[in-house]
Amino acid sequence: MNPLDAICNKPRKDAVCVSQLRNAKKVDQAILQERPDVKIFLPFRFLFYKPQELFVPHTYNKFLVAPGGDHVISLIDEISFSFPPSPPLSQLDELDQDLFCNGDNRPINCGANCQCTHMVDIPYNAIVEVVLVDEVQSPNLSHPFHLHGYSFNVVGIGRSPDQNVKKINLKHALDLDRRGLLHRQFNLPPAKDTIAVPNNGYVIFRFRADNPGYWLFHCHFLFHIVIGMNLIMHVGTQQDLPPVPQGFPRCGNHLPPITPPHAIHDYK
Ligand SMILES: [Cu+2]
Repeated sequence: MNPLDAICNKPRKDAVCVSQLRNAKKVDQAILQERPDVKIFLPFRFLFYKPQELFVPHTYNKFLVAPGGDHVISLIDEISFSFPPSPPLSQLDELDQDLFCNGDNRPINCGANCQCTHMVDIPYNAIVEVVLVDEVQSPNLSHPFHLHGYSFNVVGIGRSPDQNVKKINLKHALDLDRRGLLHRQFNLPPAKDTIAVPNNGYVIFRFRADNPGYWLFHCHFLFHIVIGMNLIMHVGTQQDLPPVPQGFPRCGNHLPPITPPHAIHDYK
């Protein structure tokens, strides 16, 4: 299952790709319409720090020392996810809206290591298509992406059909899609809640956003969660949610804010 080489667009005897499976159950026909209501391209990659960048005074950047010794964070759509201090589901009112961002609303002057609570808003009951694009491209590394709250139908998986393109990226995936070359198969696409994105490849899945809430979507490698390979799919509005039960547990920020340089007193 799920060969790492991601060669899924021609017959083979040694492996089965998820896209070659068929759903044993009926599939919601609306999911299979040509155009989804919402289409979200999500490229993901690593960002490499120079170690000295991690010792700039009054900063405290998260990072992972990868096996090769690189100091990295993860970006999805050029954003590294940071968790909010309280759950949006039960304490949204207390969260500063400036914590949240997405590809269309990046914080001003957010640098290469842009960090915020990455949240994508999805209308209730919309048919959503997600296109994951692997820009990491470490050999034999396939990121297993998992969505909470749903199962999704996998309609496409593979690598660029263009032999001249050595590495896939967002621009190329958009171009393939425009030219009708991002293949989708609508014959009983299998339902999954986790899918490994083939190295240097893409995955296309769809779901009906009929479960309102704030759902984490993330790579399932623990190290990658910690360094930001996540986002929140926010489905519907507060009106679509039941009230918070009385006495529901609460939490807040246990980290003091980082003191900005101008506020440091010089005690001579
Ligand atoms: Cu990952």
